[in-house]
Amino acid sequence: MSKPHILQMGQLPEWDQGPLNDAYQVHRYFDAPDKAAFLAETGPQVRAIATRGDLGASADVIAACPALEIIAVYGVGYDAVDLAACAARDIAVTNTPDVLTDDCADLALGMWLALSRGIVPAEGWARSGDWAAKGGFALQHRACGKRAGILGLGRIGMAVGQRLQGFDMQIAYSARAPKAGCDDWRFIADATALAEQSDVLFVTLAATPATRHIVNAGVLDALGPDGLLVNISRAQNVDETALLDALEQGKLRGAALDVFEGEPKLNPRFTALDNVLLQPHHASGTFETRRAMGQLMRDNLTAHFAGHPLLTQVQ
Ligand code: 8YV
Repeated sequence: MSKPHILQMGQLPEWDQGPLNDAYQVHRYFDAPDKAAFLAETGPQVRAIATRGDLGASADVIAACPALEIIAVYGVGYDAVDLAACAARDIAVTNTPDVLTDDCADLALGMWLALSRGIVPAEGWARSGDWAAKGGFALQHRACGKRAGILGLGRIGMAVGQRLQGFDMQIAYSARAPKAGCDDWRFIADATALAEQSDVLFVTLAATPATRHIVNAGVLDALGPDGLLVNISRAQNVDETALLDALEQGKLRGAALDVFEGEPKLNPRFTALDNVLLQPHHASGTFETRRAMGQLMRDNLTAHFAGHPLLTQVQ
């Protein structure tokens, strides 16, 4: 029996590429020099798309695949998949939740601590010889025991909060509605009001059209000149121009960011700042988590083509 044809949107680790190649006729979109011509040639045969959270699948790509049945996302965020185009043709969409929650929450905490205590510049101070030549590193700011706001209390936001409890933080959160099981945490529906009550604001909510720029100039102003922002969600959730303005003008003490508009290229205004911690969208980037993400993505594809229920379907 011939292998189902799938369109692969981006590079995947070898431990996933091998099994995909064994099970499917894989068409590597990301390798095609002329992507329009490639889609015109291969699209009619494609029954599934394997993509990544950062790449998704546009309406144009979906339209070029008239036989498309499923889009399997390697990642928890599926905001880059055109969900309306999928719904119109009853194309299933799956993602890889849960398996990456802990590593994403761990990185968020690490980014916060590194930003608050100046761990990255302090490493340079020790390594460069400045410590010996110029004396002790500049005093930083205590991280623990302060007020933490969590914008979005999904799986990752909840895991961030559970970790923050170990740092004696006063925790507040914003979500569509109060969440069961976190009665010790204060529910504040409005992002600006949450920022006003926070020394550090963690942005952990899923990106949707409704959340675009939810962290705007008003939220940043409410967080204030002693405030810190940590974003491990999606760049679109933050008004990047307003953030850069606040950082440059001293209206925000610092920001730790794992996601950027136009990534992997960064706005050069970021690299000119010393009050930012820049990370290359690697919150899920551990061997353990990426192996689990790949397995779950492939398990969804396997289930689909076997006619079995999908494991983690989002629509
Ligand atoms: C990406 C992510 O999938 O889970 C997500 O939504 O943003 C990441 O894990 C990453 O681009 C994997 O390559």
